[in-house]
Amino acid sequence: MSNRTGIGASILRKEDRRFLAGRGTYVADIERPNMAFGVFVRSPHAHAKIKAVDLAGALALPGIVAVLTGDDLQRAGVGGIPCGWCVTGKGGVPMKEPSHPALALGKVRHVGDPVAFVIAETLANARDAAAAVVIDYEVLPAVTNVLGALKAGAPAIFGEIPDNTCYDWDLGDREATEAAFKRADHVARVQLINNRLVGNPMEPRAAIGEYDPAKARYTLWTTSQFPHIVKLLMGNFVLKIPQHKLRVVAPDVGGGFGVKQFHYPEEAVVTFASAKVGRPVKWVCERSEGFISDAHGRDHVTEAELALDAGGAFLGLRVRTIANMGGYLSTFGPNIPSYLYGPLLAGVYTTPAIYCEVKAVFTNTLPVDAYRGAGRPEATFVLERLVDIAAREMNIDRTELRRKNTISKTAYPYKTPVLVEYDNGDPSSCLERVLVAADWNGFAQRKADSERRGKYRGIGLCTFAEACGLAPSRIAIRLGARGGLFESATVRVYPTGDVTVIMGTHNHGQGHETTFAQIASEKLGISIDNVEVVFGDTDQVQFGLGTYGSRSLAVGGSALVKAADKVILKGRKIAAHMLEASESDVEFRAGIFSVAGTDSRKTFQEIALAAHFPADYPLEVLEPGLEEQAFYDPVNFTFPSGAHVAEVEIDPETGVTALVNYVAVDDVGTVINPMIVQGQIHGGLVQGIGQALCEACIYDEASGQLLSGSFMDYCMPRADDIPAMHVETLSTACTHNPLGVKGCGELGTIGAPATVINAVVDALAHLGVTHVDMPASPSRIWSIIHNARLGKVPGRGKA
Ligand code: MCN
Repeated sequence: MSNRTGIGASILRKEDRRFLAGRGTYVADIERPNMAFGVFVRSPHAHAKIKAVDLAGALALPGIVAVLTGDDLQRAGVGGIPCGWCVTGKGGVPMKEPSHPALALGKVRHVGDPVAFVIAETLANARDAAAAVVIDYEVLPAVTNVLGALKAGAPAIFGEIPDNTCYDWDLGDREATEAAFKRADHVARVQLINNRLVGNPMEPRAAIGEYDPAKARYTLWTTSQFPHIVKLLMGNFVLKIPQHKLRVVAPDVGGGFGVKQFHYPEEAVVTFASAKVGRPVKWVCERSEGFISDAHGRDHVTEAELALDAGGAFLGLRVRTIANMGGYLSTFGPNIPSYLYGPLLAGVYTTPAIYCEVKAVFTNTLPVDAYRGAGRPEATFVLERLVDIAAREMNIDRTELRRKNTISKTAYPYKTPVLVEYDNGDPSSCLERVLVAADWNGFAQRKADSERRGKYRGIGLCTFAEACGLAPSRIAIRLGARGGLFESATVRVYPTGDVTVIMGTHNHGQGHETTFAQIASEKLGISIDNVEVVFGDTDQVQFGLGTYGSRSLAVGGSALVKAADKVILKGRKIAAHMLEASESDVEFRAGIFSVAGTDSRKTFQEIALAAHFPADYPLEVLEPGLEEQAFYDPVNFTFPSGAHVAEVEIDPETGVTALVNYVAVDDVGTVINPMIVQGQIHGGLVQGIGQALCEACIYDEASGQLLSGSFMDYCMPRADDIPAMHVETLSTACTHNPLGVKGCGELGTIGAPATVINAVVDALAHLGVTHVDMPASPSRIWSIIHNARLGKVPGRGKA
């Protein structure tokens, strides 16, 4: 760190001043002149034909402005919501990509599917009118789980896709893997379910559309993690608005967790509606509406096997997963259980042969898409459950089995059998450090103490690799991405030397206004107080692909470094001229341009001033002004890794699992702000612990109704469920980005589920339990213990 606000400084978050004072600007806070209010009429059925829509009652109510249906959109030429990634399955068969109308056309495919949009003078008027819309449905049989959807005779979600299969995809070397299993001395097996989750960011989604007839220009304010992609998808494919006639603004956004990463139908409908009724139109999602309209996460059914030799060396891994896509394809849905899942199955191990098959299946449920971690927690869960099962079956210590198979630090760069090459890492150090920090060796003593109090105590371990900052563009496009993976940044220097940094990424809780300012502060040698970070407005930001996959620092931060380097380069030219020196003799360090070996110098501020007042300036070779833009296309993912330990204590009488200790050691490369990294890892851990212990999105199989459709039934973890956690970081610098950074935003969700469940299984192992599905809710754990006490097979229990 060269200054106290630069890289490595644990400074407080700049943005928190406005958040803590209640001065953030969220979409729901925005009022536009003459604004009308919209409410969606949503399907109460999981699967039904729309026989008739009667709007007469709604249109007769006070304050009504208009009601739109799918037919209205279709007549106006509005297109379907596009998918951003086309996965090609086995034998080169492209995935099935059925149409996704913004308002249902002829049929509804999940509870919550939007059928009509009611616009009225006030929200109360709109609610009343929405209740007066009468829709005649012919209810059809529904299927919500993937196994049911694949059965012969299952209801077809789309008539043209009778087997409900979106794609049947594979990755890895099938023959080599089969050969490995033939040679194996031991095969560990697991069947598991990765539970479906609802994101539930603190701020529900919201959108305001506004049409300016004078300029024939649209503005959409939306709670989005990537406004430019919404602009491109909605403008180009759905509403066919020329890009220069559409502005998308995602102002302060109160958490996204992946869920606000997609282009949603509601965004297109409010934008369309604003032109139709000639007024701005606002929609704010209710919390309960969010449960049935935000894309969900996870939802896998998996069978997996790990082949080992007699000494415990991993020989091969075989994984078969069925992934729920829901009733339509969400923007990145198809990519999550394929390219963000299969390539992570190597973990931090040297397994030489891996083969993974994934079937993506349509069901009568909400679309499933990225949720913090997106594919990587699912892969880690499969692998780390198998490793624990193998250790127990082969009577090898869990830590020893992992040690034996971990990629050694000297083996990097390491090419896995599943598509990716890890540039570097040091998973062994993460493992050794976490065992010490968690006092692994002292566990027996603590277990004995718990037993004296009538409790079952377990300890769990997980080591994992993560892949952040999707890359590179050219390979991703070959694998089905419908766009690049680069990021952009602009550094605008004012005559005073103050700086605005304009980022294509989006900050919705990750602290970018602080960490990107720290990078600019470090690079330009100015105080963080002289830097402002701007993002989220397509009229202000050049272009950007937004925030997802823990990419903002590794990709966006690299673009920022490039742009700052260009500013410095130009500054050196100006300084060379002013100091009458050769450019090659001008050095820049800590905010000072100086001529090597002399005391001739100019401050960053003096150069900024000179750039804007080119009185004595070779204009024929140097343009005035000091603003530079850069685009950075990453050559590879960054690969953080980690080792986590959890300790749980189970009350056998109630089945309640208390998490009593959690220790994480994560390698995130260079750290920009240690406090923010700790916070990011903490937040992710709580989400991962929530998945492991309490969260479950459950549909009624007979009716397709969402049973866990509110916080009364969907159990989010609370502060008192979580012990004080201990998080350490390790810094093995990434080799291919200029800061040496790796992502950290999703590490917690990736490591925690497997770590916690491994601890729960450890606590119950004496009862013959080998696997526990998530969430390890009190009812599930109680029934497992109860069955075991009755001498029955422990079973899987219900959430
Ligand atoms: N950072 C750092 N040093 C590192 C790595 C990161 O100082 N070596 C800092 C970064 O500069 C940034 C923050 O940590 O301020 C997270 O950076 P990064 O890992 O690049 O992740 P992103 O900023 O791209 O955030 C995305 C990631 C994802 S995918 C989800 S989902 C997520 C998350 O981060 N959703 C969040 N964290 C969240 N945090 C909050 N509060 N709200 C969400 O919705």
